[in-house]
Amino acid sequence: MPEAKRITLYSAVDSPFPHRVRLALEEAGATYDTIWIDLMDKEEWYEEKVNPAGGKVPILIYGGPKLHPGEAPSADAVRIPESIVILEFLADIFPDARLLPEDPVLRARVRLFNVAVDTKLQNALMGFIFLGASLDSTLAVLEDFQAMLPPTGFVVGEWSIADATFIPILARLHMVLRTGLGNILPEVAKEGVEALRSPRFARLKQYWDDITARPSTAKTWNEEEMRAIAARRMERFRKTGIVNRDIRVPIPTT
Ligand SMILES: N[C@@H](CCC(=O)N[C@@H](CS)C(=O)NCC(=O)O)C(=O)O
Repeated sequence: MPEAKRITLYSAVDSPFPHRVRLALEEAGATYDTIWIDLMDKEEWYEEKVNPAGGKVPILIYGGPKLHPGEAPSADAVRIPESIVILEFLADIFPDARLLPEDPVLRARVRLFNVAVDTKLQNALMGFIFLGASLDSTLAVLEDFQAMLPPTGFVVGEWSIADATFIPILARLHMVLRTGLGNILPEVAKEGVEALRSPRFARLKQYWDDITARPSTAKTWNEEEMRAIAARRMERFRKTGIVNRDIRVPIPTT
């Protein structure tokens, strides 16, 4: 087992990707430092000194002395970007936490689920919140993910890093539907809330109830804090068409 080293996570409240990592760190009972980045008002030092490959969050620093905002990690510290790679790394360095199951078939299922979240669910959520994708098409994708859940328990039975990728998206979808803080009509938001409470999504509701009962979810998800940031992001989107660093859409002039 590698020797324990200091862990520092660069995170942002509004991003689902570092949220994944925080969930896994909490499940592992890890000791770690968090440095918060405001993605809507990002300071230059972050991209210059910490993550020159795009200035994205998360990045996990493994080793080196304690870090403060504005500082560069030391040369002997390892920098790990990409949330799914970080999750696998945490499963490796915290084997007792069982962030990945022992059974190779279940491990493969975790990885397939994570690929599906990144290629399908994440895009569906962004499309729904910002880009005018319909509620029906979004719920259809969600139904496909519900169908992957076993009859009870978490994504592959025991909690795993597959739950770490799923939870941040479900949390944000619930928040957007409950508050209407998206590029969606209030009646669509209401219809979405009702759909998620209906028998069609009974298994997903049970999953969500089980997940929210876990301390790792309670510790990493603060809907009030998220609402405030989501409101800022929507205001910027309405004025500028900016979804994020990579996506900007034309805004109607009338
Ligand atoms: N594939 C990456 C995606 C990370 C990512 O896109 N992060 C966004 C936030 S959601 C970011 O930091 N964007 C930089 C910016 O908005 O300035 C991962 O899984 O870690």
